[in-house]
Amino acid sequence: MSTTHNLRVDGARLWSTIMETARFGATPAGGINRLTLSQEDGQVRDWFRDACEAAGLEVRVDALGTQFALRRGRDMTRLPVACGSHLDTQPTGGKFDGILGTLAGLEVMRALNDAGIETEAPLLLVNWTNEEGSRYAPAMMASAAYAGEFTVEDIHSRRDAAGIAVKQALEAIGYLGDEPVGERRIGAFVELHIEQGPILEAEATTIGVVEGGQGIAWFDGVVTGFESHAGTTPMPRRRDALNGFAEIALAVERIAHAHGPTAVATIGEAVIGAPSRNVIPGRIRFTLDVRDPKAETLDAVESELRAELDAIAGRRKLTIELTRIWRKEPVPFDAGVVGAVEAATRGLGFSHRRMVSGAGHDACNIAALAPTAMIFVPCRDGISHNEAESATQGDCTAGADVLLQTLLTLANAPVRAG
Ligand code: HGY
Ligand code: MN
Ligand code: MN
Repeated sequence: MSTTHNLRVDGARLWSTIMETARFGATPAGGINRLTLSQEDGQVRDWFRDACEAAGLEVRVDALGTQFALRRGRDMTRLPVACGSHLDTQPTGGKFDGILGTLAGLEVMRALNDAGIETEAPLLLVNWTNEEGSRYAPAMMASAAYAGEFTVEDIHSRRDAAGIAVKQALEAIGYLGDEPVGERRIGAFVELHIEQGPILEAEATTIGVVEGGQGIAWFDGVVTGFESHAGTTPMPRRRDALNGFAEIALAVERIAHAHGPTAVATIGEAVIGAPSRNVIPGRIRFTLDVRDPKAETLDAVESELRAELDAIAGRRKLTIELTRIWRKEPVPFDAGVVGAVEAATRGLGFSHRRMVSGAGHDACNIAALAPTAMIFVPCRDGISHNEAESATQGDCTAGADVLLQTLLTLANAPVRAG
């Protein structure tokens, strides 16, 4: 497949938007702390809205704050071909996770405007609310609701650690939109993202043609023992929640290794209830994130872990609760859109390889509604969810050019009968 004319994005302009928006939530270490629906998220949303409107896009906001920016096409009866990602970050986030895909979509619109190109089908650029799932669970929250996995009422009522509900947070930054969630239909979705892993860089490969996303299971855990005096309680009489938790953490690690190399498991949060240096911890709350490309491995990890928790609880006279709060099944992307990404990459002459995403993405939810695929570019040392996250202007530009060509292919494809 040849590329459409020799149309290319303006890599320097894309890079400058990434660096310009990094100021919203900038951290001293060079990262971004821009939790969903925070004041900083509100600021970058305003910037994004103004930039989209300046590019002639029609911007709307739905009841979960997701921003939709429409570029009209010659045939407005066709469903729009969508792109985009997210602008919220982890507390120790970087400049590229989600941001590259969202701002590359803006750059595509700008490049088409500069070239005076109108596509047959309209194009749609999306900034999905709360992809990260750090402040409010689950991750990829708004795209999951858009795909019908949660009701808007359920999501609106979810509260963060400070007890602030999603609806309150949306109102506080002026992004409680009036568009019903999921009402707007799309014809296809293509998401550009940094790989967030080491494979592309290790293989000196520019583009990942992503065939799907692995499965994810999230759990909340509570270990309950018995607070008592650090000085007067003999060791054999203790019901120490922290030491019980320590065994849990090592069991999680051991079970994940046993199902390696694909399975991964992470305890990202662990909080002692009412900590005090001279009180034996009586209660620990923790979170657990388990992932694998196969659903049956997620099942096996969960059942083996539950057996271990029973044994630890019995040995240490603790109670241990593990509640699964979210599960995303492994998802295959659409062969046709994957093929379009691969053909665009070939047409541009970039090195590439097929792969499955280790991270969750909004594309993993949208795949249930419309033909979907992803494009990966390398990030330095595979680092992400870390302030040191880094990518090159060349790779970001290459990814944006693959996105541009893929969107042109999909938006100008003849309408399939039926
Ligand atoms: O957790 C994830 O995979 C995504 O970065 N939210
Ligand atoms: Mn992301
Ligand atoms: Mn992320």
